[in-house]
Amino acid sequence: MTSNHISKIIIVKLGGSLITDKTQPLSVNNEVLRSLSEQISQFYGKTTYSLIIVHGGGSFGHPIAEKFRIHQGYNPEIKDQIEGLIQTHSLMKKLNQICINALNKEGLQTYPLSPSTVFLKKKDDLKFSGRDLIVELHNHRIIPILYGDILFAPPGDFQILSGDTIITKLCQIFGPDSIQKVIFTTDEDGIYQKNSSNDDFNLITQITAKEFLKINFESFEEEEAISDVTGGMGGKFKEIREIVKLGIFVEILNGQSPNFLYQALKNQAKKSTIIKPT
Ligand code: IP8
Repeated sequence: MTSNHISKIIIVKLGGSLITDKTQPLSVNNEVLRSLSEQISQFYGKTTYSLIIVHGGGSFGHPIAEKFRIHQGYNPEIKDQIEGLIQTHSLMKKLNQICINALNKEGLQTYPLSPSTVFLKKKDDLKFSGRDLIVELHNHRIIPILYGDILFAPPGDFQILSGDTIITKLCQIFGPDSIQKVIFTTDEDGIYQKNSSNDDFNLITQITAKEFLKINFESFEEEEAISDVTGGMGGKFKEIREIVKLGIFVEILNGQSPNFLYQALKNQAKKSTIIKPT
């Protein structure tokens, strides 16, 4: 049975550093992925909200993209770069299938939207052609699942499209009337801010969008130790800024903890960073 009534959407990002081990190429954190899938399933069985799941690249997408410098765009001087481009996409599809299998095992019906076929960069504009498909999937209670991927930028160029940029675009397209909240699961408890009096880092538990937008996160851009072609934490903060500017509620939490995602889905998080629209 389908209906044309669209229920509000929660977007869940499964962090690449969380579901894979970034220190080991092509390795999956199976137990974390299983637990996240179970928590989503537990919630989804009892809610009328729709979901969109987006996952990152972790040890599947990032090392290969870095090796062939895909994020720097087309460069005929890089040997076999086109082969590297296709390999990057294939490895992301492989990780996507692993996520789909984990979610299906918990009884969820998911459907992949291959981002490199529904996103295109034209001049400086990111175009997305999958809106109607997402609405239709939601009508059938199927969960659309997207992932960081390669991005074609015709004529002649390409780059990497991060899962976080996908989320920003989805938020812009669906808007705050349709998006209930965005939850980022990561391998950190949330966002830490330096305490100016003693140089300690304290977890921000709740902050308004207005206050969040005043924080200077520039320093995070240089701090990423392990290969990340989409800017690591700095890149993530840039996207979160865009999302909260739209008036959408954002929550960042540690997906390694057994219940945190389930609690956040129910608006009952015990430990996280919540950025509230003002
Ligand atoms: O981990 C990156 O997605 P992210 C995807 O969400 C690739 O930034 C292909 C490296």
